[in-house]
Amino acid sequence: MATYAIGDIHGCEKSLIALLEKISPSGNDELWFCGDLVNRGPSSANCIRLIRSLKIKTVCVLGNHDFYLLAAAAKACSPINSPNILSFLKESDKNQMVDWIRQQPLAHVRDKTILVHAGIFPAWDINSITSLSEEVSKNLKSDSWKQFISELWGDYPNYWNDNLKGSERFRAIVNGFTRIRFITPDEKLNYSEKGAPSEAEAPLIPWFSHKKLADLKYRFVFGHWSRLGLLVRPKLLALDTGCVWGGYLTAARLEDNKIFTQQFVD
Ligand SMILES: [Mn+2]
Repeated sequence: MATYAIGDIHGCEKSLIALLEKISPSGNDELWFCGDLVNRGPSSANCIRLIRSLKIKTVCVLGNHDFYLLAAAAKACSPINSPNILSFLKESDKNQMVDWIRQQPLAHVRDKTILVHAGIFPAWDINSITSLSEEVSKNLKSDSWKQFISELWGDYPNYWNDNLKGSERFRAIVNGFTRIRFITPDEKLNYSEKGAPSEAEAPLIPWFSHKKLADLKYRFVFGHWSRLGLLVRPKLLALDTGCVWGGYLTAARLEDNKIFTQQFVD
């Protein structure tokens, strides 16, 4: 059995099909998706349909654009500047797709590997990663998910504190899992800097370079950061290689770090 982790797809359905042909997964293999399945690229709906139709086990964690789609579907925000989301919302099977998306977790842990979309606040340990993902998921899966997601929108709090409550707590959880790149040494998330780590000005550091994460017992697999690009380290695997920006889509076989790539296909 092999597990293939795949970076941000952003509606690039044809690129995903071509990548899957290269991987050629078989019966017991698993496909792990880093989230941001939707928005920006050619067809969000076709991506969701394709992944749902796969005959092998798939794991998807939610990304910030997946949350954006859910918020648009709940009429909690206007996707007026996102033609891809607008066309998704006109699809006749959009409700089934939305229901499937909101069943997906924010973090997936298997053995010593953690799959998230963007990263974590360094204050989180393995127990909090699992339980905080579950806190949000439970609400997303509930019948009152539309109300829940309407309260999730916002950049703040951009830090973690165990005492946060209610919508502030949920916003911090979602911001940590789905939007983090650079943080300050006191673990505050910075939203404006999206470049490569070498371009960032002090005191900003990548979340995974924080001293609390210096001795990682777990391996993080994540996407979200196209300017970081492919990063393969013993405890870090970053897979967003900017397919939708004219880059390529990347998969990594977790057992041996074999890399598969596919150029954007229009
Ligand atoms: Mn993202």
